[in-house]
Amino acid sequence: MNLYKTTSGIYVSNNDEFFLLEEDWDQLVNRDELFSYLKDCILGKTAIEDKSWQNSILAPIGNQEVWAAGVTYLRSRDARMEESKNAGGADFYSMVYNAERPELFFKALPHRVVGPNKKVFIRKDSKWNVPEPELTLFINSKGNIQGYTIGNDMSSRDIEGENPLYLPQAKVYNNSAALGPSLFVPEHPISLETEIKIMIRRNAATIFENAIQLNKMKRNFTELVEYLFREYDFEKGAYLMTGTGMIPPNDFTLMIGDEISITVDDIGTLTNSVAERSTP
Ligand code: DO4
Ligand code: MG
Repeated sequence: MNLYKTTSGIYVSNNDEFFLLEEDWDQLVNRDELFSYLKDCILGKTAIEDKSWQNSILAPIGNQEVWAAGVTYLRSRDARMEESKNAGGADFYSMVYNAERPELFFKALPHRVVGPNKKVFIRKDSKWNVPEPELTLFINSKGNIQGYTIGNDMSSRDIEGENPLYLPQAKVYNNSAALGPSLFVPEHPISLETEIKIMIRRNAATIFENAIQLNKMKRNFTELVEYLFREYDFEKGAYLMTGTGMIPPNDFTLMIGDEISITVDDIGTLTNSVAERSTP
């Protein structure tokens, strides 16, 4: 089942049928056994024929913080080692890839997250920017993974490469986090054979395309969640981006107007165009 947050309410889809739910987002997503709860909710309900709500889909988020895991795929380790080698940071990335404790960092407050078809930003003080397509977990307040969405962890590679301590500036700025289009709530955990795909278009031409299966990740979701919840409460639940396995080649940087599309079959496609912050 998929949950969609829209300007006209919350919709749930099941086998190509859509139902409107009269619920508060934070309460809904924190229900115990969310899949079964949703199934009961739509039992005997009439499906909605009008599909106009599909034009106003928002990020699937209420009051959840967004966190991210890093260096969970070999490609991410290698790219970080390369970008930080002159700063002596390479060892840190190799060590965190192999360490028991994962890298977890804060990514965004909910009101800063952008949804589908909204603009993600690149920093004006960076010359090397990339999207990071990441399967993103929804974890309820009890620490149980209840759903999945697509995340884009926009990153400035030259800033994080200059010094690993600059990571928060490379990662956390206006419109640096995108989520959507749906929250996929399956009966069973997502298959690790699931692919995450990215396509970047510039002037109507595809300039980068890639795909990777979730089973290429070095860590498992449960261990990431266990560390995240160890000494931190999430009353409304949390989102956790699980790291990128795809990074464009070193001579690639995003430009204003580029269109980024990230697809996971069960979740949908998250498309955002690239812009920069206008000076206030
Ligand atoms: O350590 C730097 C960030 C890593 C990251 O965001 C990723 O691997 O996805
Ligand atoms: Mg990332």
